[in-house]
Amino acid sequence: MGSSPSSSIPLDETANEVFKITEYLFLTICDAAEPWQLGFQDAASPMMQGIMDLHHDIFFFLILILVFVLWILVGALWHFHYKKNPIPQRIVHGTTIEILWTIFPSLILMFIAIPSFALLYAMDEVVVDPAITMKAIGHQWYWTYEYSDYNSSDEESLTFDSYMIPEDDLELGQLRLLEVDNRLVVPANSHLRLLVTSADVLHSWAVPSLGVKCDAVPGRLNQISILVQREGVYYGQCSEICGTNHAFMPIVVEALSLKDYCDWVDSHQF
Ligand SMILES: [Cu+2]
Repeated sequence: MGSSPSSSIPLDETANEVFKITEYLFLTICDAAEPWQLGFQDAASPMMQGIMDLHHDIFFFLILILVFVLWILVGALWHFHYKKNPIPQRIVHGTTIEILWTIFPSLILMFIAIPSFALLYAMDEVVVDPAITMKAIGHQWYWTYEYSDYNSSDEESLTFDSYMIPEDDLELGQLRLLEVDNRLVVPANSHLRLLVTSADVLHSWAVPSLGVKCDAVPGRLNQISILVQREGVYYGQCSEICGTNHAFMPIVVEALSLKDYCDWVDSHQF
């Protein structure tokens, strides 16, 4: 294929295209759900890592039980087929087997319960002295974020609304139904406290790769601790049905280095 002058693109336009593609590739490498995804998103917090580890632990037992039960079931169907075994068995009692099928499932349940409770309580653990405290307020149908640590007076605070970007306004590489106009910007590798509440009905603030899902209840403050272990952009959605536009109030967390975070705060102080 030769390039004729009529089909060649001007240089600045080519550069622009290359820039757009690079930007697209960069933007698509983020922590969001993928089409037809079956597994978890990559963990970005110790909490999510714990959830994934527990999931794998339980899956081990699940496969073991599944194979065993299938083996018994197929074996029973095979051996006790009416052609093979025309006279039905008259067994009504077997002490040994009854003791076995009580003790073994109890042991398995214990092996599942111990790591499960350990994780549950670890997730509930509150960091006593977090680096920053933020507030997420659910509205029909957007989120409001408040950084009250930087309040110098009642009138001045770092507060903003976070609305989904409508499909028509999306730029190349931005995620449909997931992108917002104002992201929740946080420092990476710092202990964060997030207070979650609602101004109207029940909402839920959830970001899968951070392992966080917290109900936003009107008249009540729920508290979660987050530690984002790497810089990046994390996508989540409202996870409690809250009305017509429930599907259109996504959550985007942007974790920056401490320096970039401080610059961001400086540039947003009113
Ligand atoms: Cu909702």
